Amino acid sequence: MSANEICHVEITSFHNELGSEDYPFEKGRYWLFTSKVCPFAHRTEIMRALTGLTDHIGLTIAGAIQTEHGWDLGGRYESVDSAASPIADINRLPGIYKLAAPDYLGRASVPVLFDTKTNTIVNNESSEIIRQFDQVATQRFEYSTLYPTDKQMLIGELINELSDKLITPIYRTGFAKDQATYQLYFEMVFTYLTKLDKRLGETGAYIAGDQLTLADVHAYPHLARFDAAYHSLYRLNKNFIRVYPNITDYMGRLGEISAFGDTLDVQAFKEGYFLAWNQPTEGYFTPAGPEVN
Ligand SMILES: N[C@@H](CCC(=O)N[C@@H](CS)C(=O)NCC(=O)O)C(=O)O
Repeated sequence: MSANEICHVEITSFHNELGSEDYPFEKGRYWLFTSKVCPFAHRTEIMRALTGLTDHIGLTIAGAIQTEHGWDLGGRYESVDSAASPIADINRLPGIYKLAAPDYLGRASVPVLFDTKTNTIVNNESSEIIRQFDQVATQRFEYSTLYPTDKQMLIGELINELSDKLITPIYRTGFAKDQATYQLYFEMVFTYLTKLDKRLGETGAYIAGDQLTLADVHAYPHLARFDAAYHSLYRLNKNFIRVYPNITDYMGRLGEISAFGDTLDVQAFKEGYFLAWNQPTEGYFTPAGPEVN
């Protein structure tokens, strides 16, 4: 498989539930592995901070530049009660997967929620991890859910729409192998951004209305990487996000919430996107934008 054949939205394999009988919630027991580059991992950092789980779940942030040997874990970590990472001797993410599931053959993707008691992976799918963080925190802390029962259907629809019309098309554009495919997904991305801008103009503060929800946690990391990475690297160059007034205001509003703004590291994700071994570097298609008169 050539580098360009790797789809950047990894299919995940571990779907256990934090807070279940097998994985009861215990302070210091679970550890989160993320990267400042990965927008999916970013969702989990936002929710760990927003829920107050920073005091309960340790965090390792992988080095920004991924090589063919996987994410490097030798960098930063945040522990619970100053305890060192119980798995600090493993210096690459594939080692964590090997420890948890010796027969696992898939890619070693971030995020990973790891159980240090049983040395197993609880979950490696960001959308599930953030929902579980929300639930665990709602049940235990003074925290107001981002997934309220009366809005779950709407939030689910908005998340699906974000995934199908924005997030997946972003990667399909960047990794297209021919002009027609590139063009198709390129248009899809900008059609959705126009729709989102209109929606935010109508809803006011957030995607689902006047209340912050999990839909915003899904949207923020990808929108935050758009102008500095996807616009040039994936040739998504019709517009910058900053020309959409309502999206721009919305991103400013979210960025002021420390769980969002303080978990974003622009320099790290630029290095990660532009210097990683598996980014699109070859031809295949000419850019559709910007418009030149
Ligand atoms: N569906 C996953 C996607 C995670 C994902 O694609 N992670 C990428 C980085 S953005 C990764 O770690 N890929 C591993 C690799 O390329 O080896 C989720 O939402 O958690």
